[in-house]
This record gives sequence, C-alpha cells and structure tokens, in this order.
Amino acid sequence: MKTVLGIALALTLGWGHPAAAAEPSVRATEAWARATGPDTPAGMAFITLTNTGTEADRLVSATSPAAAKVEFHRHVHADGTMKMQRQDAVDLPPGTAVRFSPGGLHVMLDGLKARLTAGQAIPLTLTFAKSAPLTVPVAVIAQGAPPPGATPPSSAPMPDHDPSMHDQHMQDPAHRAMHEEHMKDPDHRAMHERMHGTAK
Ligand SMILES: [Cu+2]
Repeated sequence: MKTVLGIALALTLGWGHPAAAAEPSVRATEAWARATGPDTPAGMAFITLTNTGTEADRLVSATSPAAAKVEFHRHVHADGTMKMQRQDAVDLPPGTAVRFSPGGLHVMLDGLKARLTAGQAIPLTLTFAKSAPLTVPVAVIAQGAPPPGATPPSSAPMPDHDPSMHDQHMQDPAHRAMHEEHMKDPDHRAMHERMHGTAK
C-alpha cells in the first residue's frame, strides 16, 4: 500500500521518467505570409520558432492544405547575387528563438491552391525531430504592410544598425525582381537545381 502511494505521489509530482517528453517544447509565434499576386504559383511564409526545451531539436518538415509542397529555404549571398537554398531541416538549439524573416529563412509554399489574400489565415503544420507537431495559423498580410513583430523604427536605439534592415532589403527592387522570377518559374525545384547543382 505504501509502495502504491509512493508511486502515485511520484507520478503526481512528475518524478521519474520525464513526463514532459510528450509536451511540445517548440513554440511558434508571429507566423505570417505575404499576399500573392493573381498568377503567382508560390508564396512565402515567416515564423519565429522558440525551442523552450533543454535539448536541441530540428524542424524537419511542414505541410499546409494551402500548398502542394512546403519547403524551407534560406537566402544566401554568393558572388554578389542573392540565391535561395533549400534546407532539409532547420536546427533549433535549446533556449533559442529562430526567426524566419525576409532576406533570411523562409517557408516556401509551393504550388498554391489559391491566391493568398490579405486577412486570410492558412494552417501550417510543422513537424519536429523530437517535439510534437504543431499546427499554427499563418496570417496573410497585404503586399506593402509591415510584418507582425517588426521592430518599429522609434524603438531602435542603434543609429547605425537598423534592425528592420531585412524588410528594407525585401523592398530592394533587384531583390524583389529575383523573387518574382523565382515564383513565376513553372518548375521551382528545377530552377533551384540549375542555380545550385544537385549538391544540397
Ligand atoms: Cu524560396
């Protein structure tokens, strides 16, 4: 009887095998996507993933009913141009927030089933190596609208380094033109392979 009580108490207090293993330790915030044009086959979504656990995790895949295929891409500067590189997975170090943002990591929504329109929320399901999967609503915002969570210029104390640089970068016409081309391409993956070869 004593033993049974002891076990019951241990379970109540969460001793023994970590009961928290079933709890998702990754938190998803600020999920948003840019509205797309009428003939755009792909869209981009951004999200902040915070690993609140004590172990490293990885974002390994994502799906959305809004797109045929969802991939993770990173912008890289190489030879004076900006390229997109597909990431097989995104590392989520413990105690760290990984922010997807224009000019950095993005979630590529490929083969959109319908145009993304402002005000809409599309579901995105994220699968992790360790944490339980998460389904989050992705808020679609208008083309020129400031992204959620963007640091307002007034609260930026650093005069020489603007934290909203990424978003300004996105407004760079050359950069945007590259995106437009990227998205108009009927075979997105083929384009990536032409750009980067088959090596990763
Ligand atoms: Cu991309």
